Amino acid sequence: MSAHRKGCKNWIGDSALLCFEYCLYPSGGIVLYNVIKWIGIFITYSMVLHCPSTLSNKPYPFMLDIKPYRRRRTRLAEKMQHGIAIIPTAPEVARNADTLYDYRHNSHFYYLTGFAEPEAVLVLLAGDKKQSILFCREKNLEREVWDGFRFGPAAAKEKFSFDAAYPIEQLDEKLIELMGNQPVLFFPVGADAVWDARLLKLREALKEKARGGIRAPNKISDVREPLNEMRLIKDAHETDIMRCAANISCDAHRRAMRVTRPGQYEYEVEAELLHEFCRHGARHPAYTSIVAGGANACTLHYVGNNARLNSGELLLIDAGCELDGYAADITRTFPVNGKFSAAQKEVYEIVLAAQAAAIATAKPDILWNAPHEAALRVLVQGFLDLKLCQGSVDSVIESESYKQFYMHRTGHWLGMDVHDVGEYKVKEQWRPLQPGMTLTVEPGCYIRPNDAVPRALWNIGIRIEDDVLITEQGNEVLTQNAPKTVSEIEETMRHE
Ligand SMILES: [Mn+2]
Repeated sequence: MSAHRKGCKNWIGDSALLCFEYCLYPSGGIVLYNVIKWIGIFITYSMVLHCPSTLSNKPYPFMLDIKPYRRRRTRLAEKMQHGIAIIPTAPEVARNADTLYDYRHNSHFYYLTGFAEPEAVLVLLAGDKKQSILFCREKNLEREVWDGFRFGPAAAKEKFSFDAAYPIEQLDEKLIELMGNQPVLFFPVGADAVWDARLLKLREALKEKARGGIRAPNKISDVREPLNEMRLIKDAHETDIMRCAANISCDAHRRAMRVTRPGQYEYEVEAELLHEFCRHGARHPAYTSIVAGGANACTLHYVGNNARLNSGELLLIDAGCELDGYAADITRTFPVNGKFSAAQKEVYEIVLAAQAAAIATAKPDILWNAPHEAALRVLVQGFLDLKLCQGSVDSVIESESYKQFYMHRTGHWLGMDVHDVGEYKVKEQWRPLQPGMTLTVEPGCYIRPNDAVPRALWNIGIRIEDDVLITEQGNEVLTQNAPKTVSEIEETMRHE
């Protein structure tokens, strides 16, 4: 039981008893005492049973649906055609001494199982006798007293709809059985040297049984090839969660705009982001939040987050939460004192227009690179207007002289991983966008001090990033609730 649920039990139970003892019936009366006590207990347990989650990272009821995970296992087995796939989750990682980093499952494993415990492996059999089998930690009431609930194979099999489940200790022994006579061994080849060695050793052990008529898989294939393609196109279950993660992250950016004042430190604003994520059940950011005031915004992956925020400077925040394994990724840039200067506004409007141009092109059948090219043309025209670059739009793009001020690309796939899986090119060509793909659109402009550049523009670093889902009709901006135009931002920041 989670701490939260324990909390709600104690609160109700204690209040019921206190009401009775101190207000309603101060002089005793065992019958009435018991009646009220049992009503209290009944209310308490109804609330506990209706708490939406039995899992640690699933605060919203629709996320509890396990059917999508089973469907994905079936689809992967169909794509494999035949053979056995072995997909381990991530190991626990020590932070220091006997303290671990907060546990994060492997994305591929979670995509196919919805199972968030460490020390677990999924085994899939394709072909005529399809099976999905989980290996996980056994129930251990003594360990659970210290480390919390674990499902154990029997409950995990039921709850997550596997065909079979076994204790993780039996993995090697069962794998030798399961691998027998399978033509292909699928696993994330090369992702983890320890697993590579372990599985190849098992295959060798199986080869020694050849005289008994059992054949070892003679082909090895990287299971990530079919999996990455599946994960690239999000299903409805995924887009529901991503929409939720996006909305929580929008709330966090809005909150950051509301609370920021000159004289604060970057980490104080970071704390507000984390608070907003966590209070909605998204306990972790999807990546380390970038909270970059003034010149720090020109360092693309600045994560120091410990400088003072000064009036007259901009604050760039690139932050998004992870909810039930899915990332949001939003960047907003706003003035520390709540009002854009003329120079800041000029650059901001260029980046905003570039982003609008990119989002407008993001629709089915358009090539991956098209939003980047659309954003780049607007940015370069802006750089010419600001006298940052010289020449024509085409010549600046040709010579790449814009890269001094815009050195990254305009987006990436987004999903379980913030830079999500999926190829950007197919057969040497940029791939066409398809409904269900989710990408970020994030143009920017970063002007470091340079005598060739007007001084009013020095240390302006701006990026504007939204999460875009490609739909049949065009696209849906998942992160549209985060204030973005100059007037929306100044309105949000107006202090009473
Ligand atoms: Mn991004």
